[in-house]
Amino acid sequence: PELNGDGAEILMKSYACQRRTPLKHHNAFLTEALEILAQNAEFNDNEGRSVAFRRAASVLKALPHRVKSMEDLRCLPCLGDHSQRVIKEILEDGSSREVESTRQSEQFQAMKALTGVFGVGVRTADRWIREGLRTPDDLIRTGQQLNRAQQAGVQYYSELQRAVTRAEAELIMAIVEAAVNSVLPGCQIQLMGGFRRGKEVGHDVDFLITHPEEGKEEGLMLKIISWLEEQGVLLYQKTTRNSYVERLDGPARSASNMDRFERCFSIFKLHSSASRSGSASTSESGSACDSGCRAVRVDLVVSPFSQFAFATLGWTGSKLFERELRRWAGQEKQMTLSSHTLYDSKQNLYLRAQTEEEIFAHLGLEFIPPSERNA
Ligand code: DGT
Ligand code: MG
Repeated sequence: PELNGDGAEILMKSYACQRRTPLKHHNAFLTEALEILAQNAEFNDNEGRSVAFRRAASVLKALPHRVKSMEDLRCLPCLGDHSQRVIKEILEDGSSREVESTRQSEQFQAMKALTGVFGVGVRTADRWIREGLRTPDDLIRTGQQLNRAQQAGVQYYSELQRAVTRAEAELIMAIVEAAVNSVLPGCQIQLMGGFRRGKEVGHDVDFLITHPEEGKEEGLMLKIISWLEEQGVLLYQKTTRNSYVERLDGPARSASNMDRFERCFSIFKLHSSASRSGSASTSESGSACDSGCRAVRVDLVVSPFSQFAFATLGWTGSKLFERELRRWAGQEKQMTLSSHTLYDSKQNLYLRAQTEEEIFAHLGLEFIPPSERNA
C-alpha cells in the first residue's frame, strides 16, 4: 500500500463517493493536465475515455501530498496506462507533449470557445467547426441560425465567461429570497452546486427551492419567474415543467439522466455597481445589459419536500461525485439513485430519506460533507 510522508498507510478507495476530496489539493499540476485530456475526449464524444481521465484526476485530488515520483502512485486505483504515461512525462519533463499539443490545437480551442456559448453543445459546435466557424464572433458574422438560448449565449458571451464570485452569488440569493418569499412564504431556499461545496467562484449559481408542506410547491416556479420578470431581473429564462412520476415497479430507465423537476435556466441582470458594493438593486426594468450591468447564469430548481434530500444530494455535485454515487448504487448495491428517489431493486421498494446523511446510510457509505465532494 501507498505510504505518505510519515510512513502512514493511505488506503485509497476506488469510488470517488467513498473518499474525501477537498477543494484545495496538492496535485493541480497533474489534475489540470488530465482534465484537458478529459475535456478533449468529451469534445470527441468519447464519454468512456473522458470519465477515465476524470477518475484518474480525482484520485490525485484526494491524495494528502504532492506526487513526486511514480513510486507514489503504487496501489492507487483508477490510474490507467494512458494517465500514468501522462503523469510520468510531467514528473520527468515538466509537461506532457500530448496535453500541450491538445491545448494548443485549433480544434480544441474552437470547441472550447463554441461550447462555451450558453445553449451550445458538443454536436452543434462540431458541425459549426466543420463549416469553418471558430468563435462566437464567427456565428454573428455569418448570420448562423440560433435558437433563443444560443442568441442569449452569444449576446452575453463575454459577461458569462467571467467567473461568478461568492459575493455575486449571495447578492443573487437575496434577490431569489425576495422573489420566493413574496410569492409563497415559508419556503426553504438553498444555494447548491460549487458554492455549496465551498468554491469561491463558479460558472453559474444554482438554487434549490422547496416548501415543507408537500404540494405547496406546485406552480411555484412560474410565480417566481413572473415576479423576477416584473422586477426586470431576467435577461433570459426557459422553464421546464415537473414531469416526475413515481412508478410502483421502480424508476423508468430513462434515456436521459436530466432530472424532471420544475427547473429554470436563466440569465440574471445585476447592476455592476451593486455587484461591487454588495447591495442588491433590482429597481430598474428592461432586458438590455448595458455597460453598467452584469449578466450571470442562474439555475433554479423546485423540488417537492419529500424529494428534497435527494435533490440536495443530486444538485451539490461535483459532477464526478454524482456520477460515482450512481455507479456505486447500481453496481455495489443494486439500487437506482436519482435526484428524486432511491430505489432498492432487491427489496423492490423506494427508500425514503429526509436528510443527505440518511441517503449515504441507505447506500452503505460513510457521510461525506459537501466541502469534501470536490471529486
Ligand atoms: P460551476 O457552476 O461550474 O462552478 O460548478 P458546479 O459544480 O456548480 O456545476 P453545475 O453548476 O454545472 O452543476 C451543479 C451541480 O448540479 C452539479 O455538480 C451536478 C448537478 N447538476 C447539474 N445539472 C444537472 C442535471 O441536469 N441533472 C442532475 N441530476 N444534476 C445536475
Ligand atoms: Mg454551478
